[in-house]
Amino acid sequence: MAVNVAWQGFVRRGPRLAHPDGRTGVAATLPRPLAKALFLHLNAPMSAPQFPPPTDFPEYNPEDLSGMGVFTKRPDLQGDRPPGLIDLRRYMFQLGMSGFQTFVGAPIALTPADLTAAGVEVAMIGAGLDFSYGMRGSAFGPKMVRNGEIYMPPGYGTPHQHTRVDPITELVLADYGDAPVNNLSLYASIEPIRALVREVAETGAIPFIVGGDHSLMYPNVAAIADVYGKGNVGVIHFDAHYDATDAGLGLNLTHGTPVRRLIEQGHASGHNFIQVGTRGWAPNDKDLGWMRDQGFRYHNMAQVDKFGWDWVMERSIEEAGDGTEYLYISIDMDVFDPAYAPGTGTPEPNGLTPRELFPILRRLGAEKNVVGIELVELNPFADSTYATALVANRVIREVLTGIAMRKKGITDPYYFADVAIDGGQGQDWPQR
Ligand SMILES: [Mn+2]
Repeated sequence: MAVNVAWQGFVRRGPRLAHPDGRTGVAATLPRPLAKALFLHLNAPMSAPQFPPPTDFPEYNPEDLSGMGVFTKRPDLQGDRPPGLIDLRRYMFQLGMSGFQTFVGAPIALTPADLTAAGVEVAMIGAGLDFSYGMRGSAFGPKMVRNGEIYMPPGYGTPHQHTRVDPITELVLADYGDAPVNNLSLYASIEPIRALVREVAETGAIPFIVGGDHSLMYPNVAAIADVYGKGNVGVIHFDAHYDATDAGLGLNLTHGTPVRRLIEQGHASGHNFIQVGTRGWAPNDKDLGWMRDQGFRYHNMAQVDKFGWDWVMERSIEEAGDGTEYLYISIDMDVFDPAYAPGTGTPEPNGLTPRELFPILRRLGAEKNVVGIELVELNPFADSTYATALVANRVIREVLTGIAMRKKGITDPYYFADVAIDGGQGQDWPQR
């Protein structure tokens, strides 16, 4: 009865209530012994007794996933078809909203032989996985991005306005379809996703994974490390959240834990993990301590407030890939302020703007040896204004523009085409 009364009080008065002895939240509404029990329960080690194994389900065998078609490739995938890209356009000209929808209107590839035969440089992969956090919907992120392609299709002379570089014609791009996901099991999905990302990276193409929630960072980065070597790949991680906690509700892989698992298993090192844009109410002291012990370099919004975005950007670029030969870029859409990207599962106010993030994404592509990219946490069902789809599309194009600039030998920081800056009209601009 006492507990009931306490919980009713909590519901009625809300979680901001503070107990006179300093306790806040749920704990403040409970008698001290109960509050202590709750605290101990929430902080219990993961080795605490679990539910017994499901002995009432003898047909369930978590070791044998072979019968599941979601992970089995079609045996006739290549068939008699010569390897190479498949262009799905029937007509010479069609706008972005028509035809089969692919990432940036790219032709498709189904096998590694296709990628190799065409010399694909960036292969885009959808990964529709959204059950490592309570809010479902980001499984439809890849569809959102493909369908959000409203601009001109490839090959019609539409360069990035400020650099005059057209990544869609400059690079050999492919839509590699979607990663295999068992929508009833995150754990069962991890290794098959990792295998597909690895299969792309092994051809020398850059995998560009569109999610899906951020638990994907674990199989994605592990796959890149499989190919380029453990510890050889630095990660620059744009996110409102640090994603490096130890467990969520007793599970060691959620969209809040991939960073911890990657570092624990040696796929990446803390020193070469650069976080940009973090804010809000985490990490707790314990996790922050762990991050500092690992040598994390983090650039949160407090730094942006204190030192300004230009300093944070320069510093982050300098650190990205410092000491590693290769760089992986992880972009969580919630790094943007929700004003610009509301369509995400865990929005957090006071974020970065497109005007701040687009240049750094482009510069990383131009100045660094990028071997993998992910764009995650896009939720079309929370994107009532369509703004998130537009921003996501631009994120992809900015990174690709940077990679295309690098291919053309343009690596100057803050590069803009002369003609884009003053139009040759003779204005007296400041020297920068
Ligand atoms: Mn994240």
